[in-house]
Amino acid sequence: MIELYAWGTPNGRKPMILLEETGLPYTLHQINIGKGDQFTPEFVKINPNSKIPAMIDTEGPGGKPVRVFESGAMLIYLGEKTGKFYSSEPRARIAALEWLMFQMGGVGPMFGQAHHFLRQAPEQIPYAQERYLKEVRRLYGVMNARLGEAAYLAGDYSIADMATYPWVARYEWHKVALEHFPNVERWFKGIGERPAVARAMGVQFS
Ligand SMILES: N[C@@H](CCC(=O)N[C@@H](CS)C(=O)NCC(=O)O)C(=O)O
Repeated sequence: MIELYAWGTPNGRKPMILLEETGLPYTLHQINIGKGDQFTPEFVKINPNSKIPAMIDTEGPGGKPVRVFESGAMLIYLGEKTGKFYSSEPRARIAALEWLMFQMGGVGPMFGQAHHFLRQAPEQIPYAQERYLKEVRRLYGVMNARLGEAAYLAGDYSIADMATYPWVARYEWHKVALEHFPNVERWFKGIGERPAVARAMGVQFS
């Protein structure tokens, strides 16, 4: 059984999408990051970095429990465990890792900073807003070019798409008109029509 600790943010939805896609049973523990649940001693044992998502697989390697934090590590772990959406074929695996790391090091942090300076910062700082919006648009350009040559980021539908989709789902937050990136728009609509994705994105947090 997978014990998943998450909240309804893009990073939190990533493992939910994979779990729904694979059908692996899981229990969702809501960690309300607005109330500071991520700083409790119990949660810090699961993620020493005090961020969601994190998980415990009660049947980890050797049949013993293992904790996994960092959403990218969780997707890789679950992809390897299930043998789904993370190919063992070397070239396909490299592509999945490339686009997963592109999300982890680019899309997530840059979109997140754009959201912060546009929506949460106590003062409006045009320099910071424009810096991150420019990077967001550049990253959309990279994705649009890639999705012009492949159906999905890594070729086939994979953990790289699952990591990226919940961030693109906040396109209005970072002021992107998807019609300006038609390949991303096609990809986004197609993934959104997958029942597993709709289930994961529809989970309510309270
Ligand atoms: N690199 C981490 C980032 C996780 C992350 O930033 N999580 C946010 C929510 S999306 C969080 O827990 N924020 C609470 C906080 O910073 O106190 C991952 O991908 O797992």
